[in-house]
Amino acid sequence: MAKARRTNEERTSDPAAQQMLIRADELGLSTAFSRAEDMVPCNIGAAGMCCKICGMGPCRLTKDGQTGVCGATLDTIQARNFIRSIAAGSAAHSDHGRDMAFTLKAVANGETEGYILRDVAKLRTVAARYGIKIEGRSPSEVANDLADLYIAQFGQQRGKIVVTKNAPPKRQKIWEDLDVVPRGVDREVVEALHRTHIGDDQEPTHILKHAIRTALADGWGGSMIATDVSDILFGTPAPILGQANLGVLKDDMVNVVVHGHEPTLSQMVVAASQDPEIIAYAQAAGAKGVNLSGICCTANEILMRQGIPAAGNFLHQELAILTGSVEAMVVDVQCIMQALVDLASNFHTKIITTSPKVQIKGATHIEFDEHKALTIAKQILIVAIDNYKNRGKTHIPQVREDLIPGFSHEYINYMLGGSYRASFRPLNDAIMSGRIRGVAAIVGCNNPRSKQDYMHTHVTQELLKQDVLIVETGCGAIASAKLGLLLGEAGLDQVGPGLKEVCETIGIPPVLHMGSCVDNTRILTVLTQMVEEGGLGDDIDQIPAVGLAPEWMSEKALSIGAYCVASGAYVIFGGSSPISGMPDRVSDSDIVLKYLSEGWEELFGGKMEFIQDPEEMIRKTLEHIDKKRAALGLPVYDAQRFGKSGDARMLELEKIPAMDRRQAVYGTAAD
Ligand code: BF8
Repeated sequence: MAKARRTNEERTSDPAAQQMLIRADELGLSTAFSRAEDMVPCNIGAAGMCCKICGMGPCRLTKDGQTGVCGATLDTIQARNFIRSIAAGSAAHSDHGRDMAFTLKAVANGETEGYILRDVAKLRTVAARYGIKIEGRSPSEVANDLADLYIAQFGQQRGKIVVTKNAPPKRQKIWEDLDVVPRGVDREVVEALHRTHIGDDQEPTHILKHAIRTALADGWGGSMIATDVSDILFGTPAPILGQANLGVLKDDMVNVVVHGHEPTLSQMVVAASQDPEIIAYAQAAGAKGVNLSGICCTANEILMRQGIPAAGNFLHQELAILTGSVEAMVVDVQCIMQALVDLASNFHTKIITTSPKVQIKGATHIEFDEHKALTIAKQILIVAIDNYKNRGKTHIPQVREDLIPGFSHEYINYMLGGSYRASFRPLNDAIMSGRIRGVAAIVGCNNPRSKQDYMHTHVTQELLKQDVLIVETGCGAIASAKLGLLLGEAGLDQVGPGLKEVCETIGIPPVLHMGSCVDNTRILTVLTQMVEEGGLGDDIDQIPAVGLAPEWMSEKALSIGAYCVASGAYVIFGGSSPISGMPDRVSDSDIVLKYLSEGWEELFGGKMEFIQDPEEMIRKTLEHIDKKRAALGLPVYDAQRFGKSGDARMLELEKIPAMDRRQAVYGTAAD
């Protein structure tokens, strides 16, 4: 019997998305939501039990004790499939970092158009950290040297990726002792592919050791480089007002949606959209101007720096086109569905590919080149404006929400103490006292196999009630934004009493938007700075913190998870596990699955688990946080202990006549 199709309310918790799915049904068009139902996942492949790395297969291991033609066991095949995913994820993030480093080099040498070194203070701080001389030198000279150093990290053959020195000393020692320090980004990715070629590394735990090294080359390598260079070129984020959801599209303007990951092009499109000539050109075409918005991590990059609205997260890319209001969707790399071109053919929308690495059959290709960045960005906008006249009837859901993104680790440090007393001390103290029970980083994708945004926002809301401070990146951050959780006053009535006091005192939302997926490295930096501040142990694995990717789907997410484990974090993935055996076969013989949890925890103090039930995710998160609190000798979390100060208490006290207040506060009468 055919499986019943989900209702739109079961497919997504976002009302704007629900409206657009009704529209898709009216038009008879497919989306990832409907295709996920039509395409039943292969449970052999899903569990990593299919080996297709040579021409003797593919071998599908479905029976106990079965091996591939070459004799490969299930554990070896699962470990090989897993490391190949991590290598792809690490490559994607790191290649983004490489391009950023090349752009930095070109900007330093005056070879680009439109870019400047926007955050010279960060340039100097970062360069000094790596021993680059900064005194008496121009920003361009320093940037040139930093770019050379960064570029060298990709092709380096021996030694250590220099970025790893940002980790706590004890963590670096663990990596050295276990021989997993990445030598060069490219080398680790290449070696992952070599080791998994037919007839190479066949000891699962040995393969998984290199998976850690490959992932570290991402988190403490390519991704960290990407984040730092983005800040230097485009500015270190600080809180700014933005908006999210499809309601940011405008009926009376030329809508251009930038989608993908690298900020180099999108930042120039932002600049070009504000150019008076472009605005005049749009007005001559009958529009009020150009309305720019973002999807996926490109959205996060321009949202947290310029407040450019986010049209949505991963599963919104098709929905934006279904509004009929998008003149051009401009894409670069990663997370771009091939289905966009076919879907767009039902509307006037042009899909414009821009990366030399990414073309899609049927799309318009306008190749980006940083040496003529502004010119190309304007050229793209002119194509979009010229397309405005072809627009038909629009269906833009009037659903949007305000948000405050932009909590870089630099800003968090500043907000906790101001310019003169910037410090992580107040955050550490709040955790040590129990006002904040712990920290959860909720990150990662949407996955159409689960209800869009629900896992993210449900886990987020429940942990907030338990006084857990939340930091978010990627599509998870946009999910919370759409629900209004990224506002200063956001849901403070649903936040635990201690966390509420902290949020009110500092004036922050209970959920901090820290950027795109490469910016998960900002979370590593925050954790490192919390260690340095003292009181929460001398390494990341001692901090009461958990990482969660409730709706993961990309290989990048697996790489992020692995480098967080190697850094000492407990990481919980929702949805399906890429390395579990058949559900009825999970047992002690599931060596790989057990190794990622128990084996890695023994080595790194962090572990990776795949948990489908959100309530179980919440339970395990709190259990881990409380276990870490106990290990540090911190007071047992007590929900009743705090919450007697803050804005609500002030309002209560205001109602009490002044002469009676002392009695109310201190229990003693006024003199
Ligand atoms: O890098 S969260 S769906 S957009 S992979 Fe992709 Fe996942 Fe979104 Fe950003 Ni990250």
